[in-house]
Amino acid sequence: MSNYFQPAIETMPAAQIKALQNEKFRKQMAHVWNDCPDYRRKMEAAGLTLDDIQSLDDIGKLPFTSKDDLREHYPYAMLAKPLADCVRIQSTSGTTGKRVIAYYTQHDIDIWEECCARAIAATGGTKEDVVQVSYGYGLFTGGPGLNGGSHKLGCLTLPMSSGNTDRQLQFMTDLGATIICCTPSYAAYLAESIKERGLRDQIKLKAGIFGAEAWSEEMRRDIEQSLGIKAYDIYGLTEISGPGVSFECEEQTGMHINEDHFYAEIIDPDTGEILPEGAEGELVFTCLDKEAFPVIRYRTKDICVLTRKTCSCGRTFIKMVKPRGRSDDMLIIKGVNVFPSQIEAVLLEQGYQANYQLIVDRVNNSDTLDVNVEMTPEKFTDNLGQVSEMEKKLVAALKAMLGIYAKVHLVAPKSITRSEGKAVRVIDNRKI
Ligand code: DLL
Repeated sequence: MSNYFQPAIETMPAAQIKALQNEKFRKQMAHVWNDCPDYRRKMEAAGLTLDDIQSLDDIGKLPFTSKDDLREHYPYAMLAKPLADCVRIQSTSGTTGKRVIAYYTQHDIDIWEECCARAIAATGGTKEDVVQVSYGYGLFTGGPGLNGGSHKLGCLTLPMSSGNTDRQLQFMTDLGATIICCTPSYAAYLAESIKERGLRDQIKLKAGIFGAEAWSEEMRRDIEQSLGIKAYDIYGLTEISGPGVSFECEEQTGMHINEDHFYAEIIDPDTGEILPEGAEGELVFTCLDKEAFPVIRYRTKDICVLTRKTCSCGRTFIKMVKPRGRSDDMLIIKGVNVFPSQIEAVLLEQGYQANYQLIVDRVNNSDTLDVNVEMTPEKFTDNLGQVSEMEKKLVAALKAMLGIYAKVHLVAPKSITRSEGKAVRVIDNRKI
């Protein structure tokens, strides 16, 4: 049997979940209508009153919320509680524009941390575990979220934050960390550092909880093998709460969405139409019971699929498959849609590691894609003929996957900067 944090909720029959969601949704819409003037104005502009929204069957009538909506009303957009009732803010990084600030009441923090506790429990975590939290702490939600979840579960929590790899490895070995939480790219870097320092038999890790960025199944296998652990995916976003919006169980076939708190839809990103279960599209979330920042129909830009197939873990929450990437990460190269995660999958399949960089440019009105890939120490050679053969093999494999030509440059091991948080893999020099 699986290990749960809140079994009665996590295994609730689907019909009961639906009823619970409807009850919370009605209350939430009244709260938003009464306490969130920006969203009420949007509803009124769409010709809606509160009476038009009786249940989740009516959700399609409601306007979407986008990152731009939240940015436009910085810093208090969607704030639906007096500041005196809020106890925390977290914030997006603002790399693609103005920051979004998310507000939390104590109730909102509690439900968020419970979601993270469910995620840790789903890896087999109990109060006997030592959880090393190596996501960044501060405005980023990764560190605080998993930290809170680990406390709720009663684990010994190591609040490491990101970076300082020597110190990470010292605590990991000295205190016998059993569960590590960080981005998959940092996990790969930790694995590399453990191998170099010959520490593999001094680590006690059994599981890792990796998210905050898209990562491939091939990367999962690599990390699992090099660290000797089971690697679990976790998903979330600041606007909806942080990590733990969904999490993976031992089946590792997608992440269960915490449906008692978040209602998920998949829409056609071009038309906004709601798509049926199983169709690929943009993920949209509605917060069902958050008080301070109750975002309604938030367009995540994450492209994925929902499925309600029975899961062997016993959880009944709907699953989202690994997001392929964000619609705004998708590169359109010579008219072809390319997700960096597809390139990563090819590189790992061919025996390389996830140390790569994609450089996109436009030369004489034609798009170019250059892929810099590190040779692994095992593959490293200074025989130019061999390097050229290896590059040709990768060019062919990428062509087969993407349908376009990418120029491959094999570079020396360790020459691509490692990431301690979310990896930046794409440099798009096109000025369009
Ligand atoms: O990345 C929250 C988080 C922290 C999730 C730690 C998991 C672990 P933001 O910085 O607001 O929040 O970024 C949210 O990151 O819309 C996705 O595009 C991406 N993302 C998050 N988790 C995953 C994942 C945190 N498991 C954005 N797979 C989201 C793919 C992910 N993409």
